[in-house]
Amino acid sequence: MKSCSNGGMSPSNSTGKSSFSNTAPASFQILAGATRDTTVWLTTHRQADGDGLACEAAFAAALRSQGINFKTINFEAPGTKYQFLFDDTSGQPVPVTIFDPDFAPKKPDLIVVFDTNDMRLLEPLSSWANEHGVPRLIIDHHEELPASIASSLTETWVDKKAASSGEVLLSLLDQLGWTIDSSIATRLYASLVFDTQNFRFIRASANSHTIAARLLPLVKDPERIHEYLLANLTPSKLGFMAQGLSRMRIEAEGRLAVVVLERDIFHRYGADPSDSGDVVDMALNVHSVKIAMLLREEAPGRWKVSLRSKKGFSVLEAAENVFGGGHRNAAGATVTWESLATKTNAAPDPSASNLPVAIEARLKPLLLEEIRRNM
Ligand SMILES: [Mn+2]
Repeated sequence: MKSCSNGGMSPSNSTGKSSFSNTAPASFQILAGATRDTTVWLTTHRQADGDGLACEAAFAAALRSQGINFKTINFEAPGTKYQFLFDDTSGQPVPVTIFDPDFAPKKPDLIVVFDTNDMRLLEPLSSWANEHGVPRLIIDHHEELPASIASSLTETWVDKKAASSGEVLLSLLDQLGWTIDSSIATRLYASLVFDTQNFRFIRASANSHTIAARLLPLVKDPERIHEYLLANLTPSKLGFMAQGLSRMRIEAEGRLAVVVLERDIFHRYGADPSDSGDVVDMALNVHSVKIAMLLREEAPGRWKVSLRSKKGFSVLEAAENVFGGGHRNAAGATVTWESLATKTNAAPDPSASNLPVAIEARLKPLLLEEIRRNM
């Protein structure tokens, strides 16, 4: 169900068809009424993935076609496998700027946020936008975190049933009446390919395929998109995956997979943090495994938890237990000793000698309970 909410107020749902509520939201007015003086920033969550990045590049192309100024603002350079989205492989190149508040950037009229509603994943940009009174439009398909969108400056255009943010963005472009050209279609198609993992995770809906069929005639070299996003192994990455897989523990009668990866292993193989996603995804290719948990060291004392599950098993609640979020079948969190201790009724296990052990001790019972309940 698509809905557009005016920050803080409950979303107004329409049935089946996407539309904004009667009182047209400010962000929509800014886009529909944009002039040559209008500037829009595009951003997505930290450690951006193929969905958020493809949406940025697609919307940048759309803004360009409308003669609207744009700036793509990220928190790190796009991962190697995503660079094709921004170069001339996919259309006219789209430059990416790394956000730096010290640079005192001229404030935009609107910031469009893709593929997350968790404003913590946009820091320090979200604080900067609050200070400068910049409105934000969230285009997303995740469960909404009430705390993160409760700002009068934030509006949402969300479809929680969509399999990718690209699908949600397309519905907004249609609403705006903007033409979808090859440069836009190629990137939207990439968003679908990435988030559905080649049309495997389609949420039991024909929508992703219907949209793909609409986009395909305009897509530049679709097979290369598959190659960039899904067939991008290098010998060293294969070495990294071999290491990751050799550390995988399969527990609970084959139903739970656990992998713990320290930082040095990424260094050794020159691996991207995002490469670890492939290790945890691989675990779910084991028939008996229902849930996979990956713990990845981001920095000393800070670990990223990635949880994946098969249909019928939810990992969202476990992620929320450590202040994360996501979907039922893919969720995550960034965990420190402090965040682990914040839940008063569930202090870290004092016998845990290190953080990953403590995180595992917190999450494993929740995941095993979820498996038991749904077997
Ligand atoms: Mn997504």
